[in-house]
Amino acid sequence: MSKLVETDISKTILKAYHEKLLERIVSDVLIIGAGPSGLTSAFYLAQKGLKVTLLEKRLSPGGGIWGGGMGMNEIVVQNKALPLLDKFGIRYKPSRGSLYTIDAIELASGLCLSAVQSGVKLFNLMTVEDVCVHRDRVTGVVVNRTEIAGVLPVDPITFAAKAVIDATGHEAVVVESLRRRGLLSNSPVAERLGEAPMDAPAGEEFVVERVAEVYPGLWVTGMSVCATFGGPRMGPIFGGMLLSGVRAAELVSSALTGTNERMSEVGE
Ligand code: 48F
Repeated sequence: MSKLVETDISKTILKAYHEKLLERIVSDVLIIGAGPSGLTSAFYLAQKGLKVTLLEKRLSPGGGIWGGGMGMNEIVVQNKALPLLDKFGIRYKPSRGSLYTIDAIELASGLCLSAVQSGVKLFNLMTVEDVCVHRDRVTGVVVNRTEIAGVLPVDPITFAAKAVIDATGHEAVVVESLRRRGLLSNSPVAERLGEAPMDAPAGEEFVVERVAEVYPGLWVTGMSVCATFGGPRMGPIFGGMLLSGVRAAELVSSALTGTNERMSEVGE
């Protein structure tokens, strides 16, 4: 058996990581934020054969899933989301009326595993701090290491893609980086609307129906939709987040491939 050399371990990590990083500096689709909506979009777009890269500022992907409602790690979805959960192989239990529960750990880890196994490359500890705009189109994002961004005066690097999806949740970070420059001034979202008060049924519809391209090359999904367009918050129900991710994948896929097809049985 060959001797274990510590520096070989370091070299192995450096080589594997930098090969992965170099290969993903340019992608078809960049998704910012690995919460339920971003992970779902990533999975569906990768299944269409697109090169999808997901950037997440935290150590662990999964966004708000892990904590459920008020730290109680059971996730609630409505029956509309069940076909999607079946596609991911995630188990659920019937509860009151049309509601079902899922173990939060199974949902977060199941979405992550499916996304990565479908070809998505997920980079954690990456904070998107700005956007690239060329000739009035979003062409990528400006990224720093989470532990550097906003803390040390170190220049970031850039990732490019044909399409960028803002899935950063309540903050809508990428949309905000355009708005604060006045680049959305000719659009209905020129003012920061922010989320409207809680209305779960209305919010769950809004977050799917209002998925859109907010600026050439930039789409929004998940809570970023509500933050961008002033939609109601819905609290700890997650069906809409998953369905919003599918809707974003449908719109981006049809923009990039010219095909216009439903990606799941969702909502039928
Ligand atoms: O917040 P998050 O889970 O967004 P979502 O997919 O789902 C919302 C629900 O979790 C919940 C809800 C359900 O009713 O309302 O809140 O819309 O995931 C957003 C992810 O984006 C990451 C963040 O760490 C989280 O994992 N993120 C935020 N800002 C950045 C970022 C950034 N600047 N760069 C990279 N990742």
